[in-house]
Amino acid sequence: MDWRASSDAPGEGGPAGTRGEAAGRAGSAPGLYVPSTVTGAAKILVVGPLGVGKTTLISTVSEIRPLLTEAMMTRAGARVDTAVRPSKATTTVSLDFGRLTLGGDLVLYLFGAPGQRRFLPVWRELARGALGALALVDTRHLEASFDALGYLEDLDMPFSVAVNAFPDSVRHREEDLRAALDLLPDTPLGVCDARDRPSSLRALAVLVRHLLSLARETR
Ligand SMILES: Nc1nc2c(ncn2[C@@H]2O[C@H](COP(=O)(O)OP(=O)(O)O)[C@@H](O)[C@H]2O)c(=O)[nH]1
Ligand SMILES: [Mg+2]
Repeated sequence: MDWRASSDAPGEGGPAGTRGEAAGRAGSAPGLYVPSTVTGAAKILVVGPLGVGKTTLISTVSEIRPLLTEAMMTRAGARVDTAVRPSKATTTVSLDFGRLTLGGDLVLYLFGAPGQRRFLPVWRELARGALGALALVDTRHLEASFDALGYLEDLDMPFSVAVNAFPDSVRHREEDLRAALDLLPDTPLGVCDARDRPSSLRALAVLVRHLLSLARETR
């Protein structure tokens, strides 16, 4: 078949773009498209109580514009949720989503789970297919993290813990923190600043290394 015979002017009436052009666009817009070097993908949860920095961390690291579902806190929600965070005016109403390529070959799809206990059913759905979780902890309100860590254990989901450091955060010795959070000896524990990209990337890299070493053990 002579394709050109169907149109008087070459190119007129044809498709808007070719695969070659799309590939070119992918090359010229780093960040928007998944890099062609990527060979694996992993769904990762970012969990923790309200105000611990989940939305901040996902926004900090995501190479696409993150999907955020921040909404003004309702009066009913504020009464329940801001006992710990009186200054928090907005809250995540369903989930946050971001994407990050690590080491050029692994793409992480990051899902931030709402921290409030009443969202546990949402959590269970969100956890399907996730390889692991980064649990954020605020040492000013350690007990607020217990629920999230407990859910992860119930779901048998491997995780690492990152203390998101705030200016007035209490500094604990690692063994005290491990004991207070009841962590297994091989669960990674570190400190990050969710507003700082290199610091947040390191926290996610630690989690990925942990997941890889667990995968090697079970092989
Ligand atoms: N000082 C400081 N503030 C932070 C940090 N991470 C988050 N915040 C602030 O804490 C508030 C709550 O963070 P957010 O990401 O919304 O918490 P989420 O409820 O876990 O999603 C926001 O106003 C952030 O700007 C941090 O590492 N240091
Ligand atoms: Mg949030």
